[in-house]
Amino acid sequence: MSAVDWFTTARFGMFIHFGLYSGAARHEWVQTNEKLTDADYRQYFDNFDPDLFDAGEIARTAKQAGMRYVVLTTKHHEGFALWNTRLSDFNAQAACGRDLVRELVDALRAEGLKVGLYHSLIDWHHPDFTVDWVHPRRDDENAHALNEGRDMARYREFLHGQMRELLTGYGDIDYLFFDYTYPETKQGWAGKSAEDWDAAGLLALCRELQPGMIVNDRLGIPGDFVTPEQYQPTSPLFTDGVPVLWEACQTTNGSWGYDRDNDNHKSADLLIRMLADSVSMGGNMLLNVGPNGRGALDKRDTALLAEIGEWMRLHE
Ligand code: JFZ
Repeated sequence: MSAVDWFTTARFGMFIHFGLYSGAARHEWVQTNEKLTDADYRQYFDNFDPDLFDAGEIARTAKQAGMRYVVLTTKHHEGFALWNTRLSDFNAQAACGRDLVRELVDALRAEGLKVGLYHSLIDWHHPDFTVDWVHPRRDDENAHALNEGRDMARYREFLHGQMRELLTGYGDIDYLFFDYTYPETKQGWAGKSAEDWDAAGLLALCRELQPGMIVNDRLGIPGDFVTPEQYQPTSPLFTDGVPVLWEACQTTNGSWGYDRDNDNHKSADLLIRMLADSVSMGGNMLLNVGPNGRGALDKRDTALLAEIGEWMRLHE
């Protein structure tokens, strides 16, 4: 048995994007899209109350849809941690007294589902994370000056420290999705590269703490599987002539975070074709749901999952 065996036959998983942006209800990039300041954004922390976040129900919903694994955003680009991190106050325990990573991980294990974590390399909240071309402060008059005193070495330490917490405090983790390295320079702004995360060191930390875990390829260095995003490969994927494991991640409506007024949902029929298509070419499909600000699954998503689940039962 190798670490990837379960993944080769898993076929279908659930991606969950949940964070403070779910309360804003207009896309997980809202902070940078609207150039919100920390003060503007604070209201979503102060009002964070996921009273309808029911990990058991989420796990059962995934299972009934025929999914074999679930991947939760432990921290998205906004920097808010869904677990009880000791390295910052910007976390769910401080906001609402709950460790949502613990709740979900326990619920997944109870349903026999594989446990996946998503973790953002980008962090718009951390004071040492430099302002770059996708940062909410990029168009401030003094944007370049803001970087004086910001020190990515200190951010790296924080990032590695948070990963150490997640990879030691929650039992065996099966899957990790790092997100993401963007090397291009636009408007004279620097991007970020693998060195900014110490990608090699971070991957080594993963191997040391969770030898059975598979890791994706968005650290800026190769991992165990590749992750084409929101497009479907049209043939099996190879690297140097060798077939690679891949996973297509897809949204139900184009947004990863809860986007209240977005009704641009794909049909269940289309999603089933995309799933069958992926599997026929050696890939898995990771289908996203964005719970709303109270943590409830969106009815538009659960209706699609129920239909897909029916088809899965017919074709098991
Ligand atoms: C990233 C995030 O920025 C986004 O909010 C979401 O979490 C998604 C799953 O991942 O978006 C990306 C990352 C990588 C690419 C495109 C969008 N890419 O490699 O083309």
